[in-house]
Amino acid sequence: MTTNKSVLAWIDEMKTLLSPEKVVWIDGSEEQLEELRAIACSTGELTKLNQEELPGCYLHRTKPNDVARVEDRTFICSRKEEDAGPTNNWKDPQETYKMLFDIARNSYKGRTMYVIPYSMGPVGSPLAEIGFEVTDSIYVVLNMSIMTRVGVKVEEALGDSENWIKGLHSSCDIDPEKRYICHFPEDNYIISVNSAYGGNVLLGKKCFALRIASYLGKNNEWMAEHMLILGIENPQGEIKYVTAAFPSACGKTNLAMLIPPEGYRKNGYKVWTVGDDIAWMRKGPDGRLWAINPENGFFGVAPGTNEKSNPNALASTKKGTIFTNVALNLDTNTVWWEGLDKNPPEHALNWKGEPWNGKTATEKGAHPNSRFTAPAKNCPCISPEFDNPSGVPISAIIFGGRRAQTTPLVYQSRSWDNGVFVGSIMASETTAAAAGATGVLRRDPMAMLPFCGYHMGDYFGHWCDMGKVLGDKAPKIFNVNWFRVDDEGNFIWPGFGDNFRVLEWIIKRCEGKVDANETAIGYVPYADDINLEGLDFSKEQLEEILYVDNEKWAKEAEGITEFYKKFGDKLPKQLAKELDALKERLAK
Ligand code: GTP
Ligand code: SPV
Ligand code: MN
Repeated sequence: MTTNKSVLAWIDEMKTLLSPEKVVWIDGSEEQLEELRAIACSTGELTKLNQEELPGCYLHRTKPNDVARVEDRTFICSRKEEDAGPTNNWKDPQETYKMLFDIARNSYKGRTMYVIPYSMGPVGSPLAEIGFEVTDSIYVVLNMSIMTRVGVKVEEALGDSENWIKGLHSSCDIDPEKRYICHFPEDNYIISVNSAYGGNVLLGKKCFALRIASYLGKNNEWMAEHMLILGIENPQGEIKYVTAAFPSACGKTNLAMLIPPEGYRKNGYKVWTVGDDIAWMRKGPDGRLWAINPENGFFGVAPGTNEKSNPNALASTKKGTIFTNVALNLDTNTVWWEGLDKNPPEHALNWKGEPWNGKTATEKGAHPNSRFTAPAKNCPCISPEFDNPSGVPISAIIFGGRRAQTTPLVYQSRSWDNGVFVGSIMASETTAAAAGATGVLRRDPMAMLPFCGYHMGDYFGHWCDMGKVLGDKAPKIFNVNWFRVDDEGNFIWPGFGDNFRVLEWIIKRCEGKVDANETAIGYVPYADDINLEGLDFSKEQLEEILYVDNEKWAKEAEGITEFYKKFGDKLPKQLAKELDALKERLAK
């Protein structure tokens, strides 16, 4: 337990508010975690899985009304409404504290209050930040212990500093009508009530590492982004790092752990995973942009993960992993989800815990947003730089989303500001990662629509400013789309490991080693410059998904104009200019 006065004072406040029966400080030891796992198994909160096949692995089921982030119940409680901006829900901070404290008051009665000291980023790294989360859920403690660095070492790193983030989580009654995920960026405070699922309650993740951190970053010349980080090693052993921002359930974990096609592997190419969801980036001493992954594990989408699509993710889940809302095979006491293999279990329980026969069922066994929480160190391709407190230098930033049409497989922006424009106009079809309809096309700038902790117009401005800070050392900016479909609705591009072919082109562009076709939207590859060796994919098909249809893009530009109106005079002039320039090029 810490002697930090500011922490102790807040914990006292929390005790008074929540009335727990007892308080347990999470120390980061395996013994303590093991005790908690045993308690959770005895109450049914966790199911211990087959320990021979899946050592240290457990299954958890959430309430069926609590299976994803809830964007309409997520609020930025800045003092001034306009500081939350047009894309966030806002509530008045004083009224909201009162409302939330009323909801949470005495809610730990007869329960234990767990205090989790955690570090986002390697403990003691100059790029890391510290938080304390109080929770009444062992599931949250165990997940946070995988996803972040926790315990005494974090308290030691903090010392008596007051520079830390408060996080109050209370499961309450998991009442969806009283569910609130609230952020107070000016107070470094997060409060989450009436949920026990993922991004709503693992407060280090989306709440802190993106919403609060994006605000901190804006004020301190750094960036908190919804981005994977990966290293590409060439046959000479040189490694180039890139980050990529795709919206939730649009392929970050898959790209981060990609295995290059056989031909590349034979030649000595390799991909190293630094992060699969969040990147914190700032200018390094050499003037380049450096990134760390603030997390320590993967909270990955289970469905679709298999030996072929993402063997590294699958391998990561073989020990010390918590599965949430997947199916349970009763014959083997192991887990199953759609897309794991073609052999669904006959004797099983579905994600709701109901008897389920995978051979005859019409309903899904696993929830579409079912997840695994796996330690990063399990990943066979985890980067040797994963724990490097300085992070890794970034050569390219990639944006991307699910676009059935219009957006080509890959293109490069014309400049930093044009790249910011490309990120700001991202649109993607919604997925099961958030409650609400799926498959609906929406603007999701930089994949940060649900995660930006302040006015999105100011956020665009911050991106433009970072370009000035980095100057000619700024990473090059690209956009990708793995999700173009044909007339029957099938994905045209094979994706997954074959996305390496696109990464190769991106790196070559960064090194100035390949020419490109200048289109109205940016630089697109010549079909001959994407290596299709070993792939059953024709040059004609490739040309189809590289094609930039100016008529479709003219429509797109109208949509962007409409979208940009939201930001009023907060829209950076650079971006308004970029839009005008795009329209001009399209009209030619
Ligand atoms: P979050 O954890 O929600 O932020 O998601 P993510 O961006 O990490 O997405 P993830 O890699 O888990 O992929 C989500 C879904 O997209 C899975 O069902 C994948 O099978 C699918 N997917 C990923 N990459 C590709 C690809 O290259 N092509 C196609 N067609 N599908 C893909
Ligand atoms: C996402 O939705 O982008 C996730 C999962 O990574 S969650 O932690 O629930 O936000
Ligand atoms: Mn995510």
